[in-house]
Amino acid sequence: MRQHKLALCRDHFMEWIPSQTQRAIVTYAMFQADNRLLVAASGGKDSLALWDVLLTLGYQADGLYIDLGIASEDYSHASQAYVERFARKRGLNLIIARAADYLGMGIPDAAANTRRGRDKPCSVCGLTKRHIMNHIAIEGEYDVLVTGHNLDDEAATLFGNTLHWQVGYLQRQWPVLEAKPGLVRKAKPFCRLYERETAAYAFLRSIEYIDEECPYASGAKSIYYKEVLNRMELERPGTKQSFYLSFLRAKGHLQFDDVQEQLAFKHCPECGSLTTSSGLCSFCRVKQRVHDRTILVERK
Ligand code: Q46
Ligand code: ZN
Repeated sequence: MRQHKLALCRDHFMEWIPSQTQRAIVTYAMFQADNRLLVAASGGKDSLALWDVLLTLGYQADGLYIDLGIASEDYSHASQAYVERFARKRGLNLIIARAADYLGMGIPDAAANTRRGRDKPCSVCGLTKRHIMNHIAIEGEYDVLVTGHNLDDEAATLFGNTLHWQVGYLQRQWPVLEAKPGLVRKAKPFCRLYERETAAYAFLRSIEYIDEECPYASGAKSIYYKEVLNRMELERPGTKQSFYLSFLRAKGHLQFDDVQEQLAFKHCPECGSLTTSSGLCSFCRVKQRVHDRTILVERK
C-alpha cells in the first residue's frame, strides 16, 4: 500500500482493515458497542465487506437491501441475490424493501415520469434510496444507518463540492451525520479506506459480490472525478487520502456560514420527513408527479 508506505502479509492485512475501521468509528464518535446498526447493503464489495467487518468487530448489524427495480442487465435481481447469499450463509437478519412499494413502480419507470429523471434516473434514485433507508431505520428503531462509502467515494464527492464551491455540501460532508427528529444518524466507517483496500479485503474473505456497475452509472460525474483523482494518485501516492483527511482536519478552522442552521427544517405533511421546503419533501413531490402522470397515461 504505497499510500501508507506499508506492506502487509495476508494475516496482518486482515487484522489491519478491522482495526482501521474501529479507529474511524472511535475517532469520529460514530456509534457505541451496544448500538443497533443497519447496513445499507447494495450487493457491492464495500457494503458487504463493511457488514462483515462490523460483525468481526462484534457490532450488532442487520442489513437492508433496496430493490430499485432496475431490470436492465438484470442488475437488481443479480445484486439482491448476492446480498441474500451473504446473509443466508452467516444467518444474518436482512430486510428487503422495494422502491416499487414506495413509488408504485421501479426507479427507471418512475424517473421517466419526472422532469429531473427523464434523461438519467440517478437523482430520483438517490432521493428514493435516502427516503427508504431513513424510513426503515426509523421504523425498525435502529440507532445508526451505516453505508459503505470509502475514501475514493468521499474524495470524489469532496472534489465535486470544491470544484463548484458548494458550501452547504462542504459544510455537511463528514464521516457521521447526527440524528434529528425523524432523521436517523448516519455513519461511514470505511471513509478512510481506499477502494483497493476494501476490494482486497472482500477478495481475501471470499465475499462474493456484484462486480458490475449499475447500468446507469456510466457517465456519472463522480466516476469522472474518481478517474482524475486516480491519475493524481498514480503519480503521487497518498493524494486522495491527504485531500480528504486534510479537509476533515481543516474543517475546524474553516469559516462556513452556518447554512444548515439558517435553513428552517419542517416536517413533510405527507411522510413526516424533515424538509427545508414549505410543502411536500422532494421525495413526496416526485411520488406525486409519478402518480399524476400514471393517471394521465391511463386516462389516455
Ligand atoms: S443505483 Fe441509482 Fe446509482 Fe444506478 S440509478 Fe444511478 S443512483 S447509478 S449509486
Ligand atoms: Zn414527504
